[in-house]
Order: sequence, then structure tokens, then C-alpha cells
Amino acid sequence: MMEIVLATRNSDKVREIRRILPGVGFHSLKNFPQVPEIEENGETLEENAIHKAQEVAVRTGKLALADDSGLEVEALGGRPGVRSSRFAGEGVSYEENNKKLLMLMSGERRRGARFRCVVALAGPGMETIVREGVCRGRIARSPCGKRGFGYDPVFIVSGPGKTFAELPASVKNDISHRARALRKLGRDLSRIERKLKTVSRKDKKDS
Ligand code: ITT
Repeated sequence: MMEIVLATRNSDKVREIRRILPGVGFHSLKNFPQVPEIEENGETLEENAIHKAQEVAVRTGKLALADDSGLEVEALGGRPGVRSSRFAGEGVSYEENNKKLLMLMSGERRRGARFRCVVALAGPGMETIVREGVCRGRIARSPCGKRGFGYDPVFIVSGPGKTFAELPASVKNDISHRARALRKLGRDLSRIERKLKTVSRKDKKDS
């Protein structure tokens, strides 16, 4: 099984990533106390994902996977986007972010939005791989549902017509931005795994 360190401190993301790619041995950052809090000062999801993955790969010497994600709302010019986790301020709760979003959107008829997830995989001696997944929908008038996390109660997914918080985890993890990005990365992982196996077979033969 492939072993990868998850470069995130968000346990909700960790849970989903493990369910989306069950064939990978993911290690929590908690097992690596030498990795300090990584600042997210990039202007894009891509920059942040690459930075987090590379920092963790360098400090652990292992393959590292980062997920930077956010909600992009049409009527707000793409906000909160890269600032999704701190929309209502540093260290605020998911509820406070949702409240701010619904307040800004009250009376707004254009409700289109999308979740975007960028994943980056970095490791010693390899070029960092970046993949993206998008999930389209619209902003609800009020929160609905108890599942999921973050903006899930206020994001109505195109297709099912329900919020992510109303849908079972199995459905969210099949169609979400995160699922789409990680499935693409899964194909790269298979390729990397095949390469590693070939290298280790060759090493054994040579020794
Ligand atoms: P790490 O940087 O440690 O990974 P974080 O929570 O700060 O954790 P991000 O900067 O990527 O991660 O912010 C992601 C935010 O976007 C997250 O806190 C939610 O508010 C929102 N978000 C991302 N994916 C989501 C999802 O599937 N459902 C609901 N909200 C989501």
C-alpha cells in the first residue's frame, strides 16, 4: 500500500480524503510533530496547495498530499474563494462563515456558485503534481441539513438539488470537488506506484 502524509490540519477533510481513496495508507500530520503550522499566504488555491505539500514533504522526507479548497460565489466575484476558512475572520466557526455568506447574499437573485478543490502531491526527488476538481451548485436561502462540514448546509448541488449537508457522505464523496480532484490524482498514484515497484525490483536484482 502506498504511504502518504496528509498535509492538512482539517479533520473533516482528512475523513473525506480517506473515504475517497481507501486504497492509500494516509498518515495524519499529528504523527509528525516536527512539522510546524504552515502559513497560507498564497493568492490562489494552487499556490497554497503546492506550498503545503512541499513543506510537509521536505520536513518528513515522505510523499505528502495537500488539499486547498474553497467556495466561489458568482455574485460575490468569486469570494470567499481562497479565504473560505477565514471569511468571517481568523479562527471563526463554520456557522459564522455561513451566516456572513447568507447575509451578503440576502436579496440576491444570482445564486450560482462552485466548490473548487486543488490537490498537490509532493515528494523527495519528484516534480509536484497538481490536480483540480470542481462541483457546481447554488447558494441556499437558509442552512439545510446536518451532514458534512463548512459551507455544506448552504450549498445546493446541481443535479441532486439538495445541499451537501442533506446528502449521505457516500453521495458527497462521489460527486464533490474533492472527489473529482482526488480521482484524477489517483491515476497518477497508480503510475507512481508502478514505477516504485519497478525500481525496487531492479534494486533487489542489482544487490
Ligand atoms: P488546511 O489548510 O490545514 O488543510 P483549512 O480548513 O484551513 O485546513 P482551506 O484553507 O483549504 O483548509 O480552507 C477550506 C475551507 O473551504 C474550509 O474550511 C471550508 O470552509 C471550505 N470547504 C472546503 N471544502 C469544503 C466542503 O467539501 N464542504 C464545505 N466546505 C468546504
